Amino acid sequence: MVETEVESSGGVGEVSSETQIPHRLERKWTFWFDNQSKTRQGAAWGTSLRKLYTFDTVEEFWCLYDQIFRPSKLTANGDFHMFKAGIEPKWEDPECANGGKWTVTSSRKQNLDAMWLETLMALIGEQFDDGEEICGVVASVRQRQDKLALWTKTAPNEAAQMSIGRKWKDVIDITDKITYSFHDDSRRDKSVRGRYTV
Ligand code: MGP
Repeated sequence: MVETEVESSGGVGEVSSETQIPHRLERKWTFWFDNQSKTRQGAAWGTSLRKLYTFDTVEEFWCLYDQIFRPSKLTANGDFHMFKAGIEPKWEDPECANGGKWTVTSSRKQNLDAMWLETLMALIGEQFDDGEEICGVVASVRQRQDKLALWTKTAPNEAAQMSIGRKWKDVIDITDKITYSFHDDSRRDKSVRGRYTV
């Protein structure tokens, strides 16, 4: 796994004709990686979290997704994140501090890959009405059950979270209930249940 951060220069090769002009996204996004099983015993959470690539074109996205960022390539306890550039995938980040997350579990790797890809495309394609509320998405491979979590900024804004939750279920094509938990609750007590359900 590459562990150095690469800032995109915005171009994909030399642009010589109109057909080769990269398709610029609405904003920059960053891929992150974590593997908590590699964290030293007793080390603080986040020690193994790495910022990997920042991109802002469709072409870079497909290249990164194809070659690296598929959850089925992760070993147990690995996480991939795609967050808006400038936001760290941590409760401590000022944009996340007052936020929370919708979570979907998956028992099959193929299923996780498909839901992850649909979510990434919806995010970079700005498909959410409350897109400004979104921080990013995390895919986690765990021994028990894989999961996907969509992080948002303002947990108490129930209307915005419900709209995002409904839209996300459409995007990943699931009908099961999903729940939204506040980071504040998770910080205090890992066993606290979600506050909203959709
Ligand atoms: P988690 O996000 O609840 O689930 O984090 P995870 O990592 O899937 O858990 P697992 O048991 O299935 O592996 C679990 C724990 O990691 C939390 O209880 C915290 O101790 C720590 N942790 C997770 N996050 C996202 C953060 C964070 O953003 N900041 C800090 N300080 N600790 C975190």
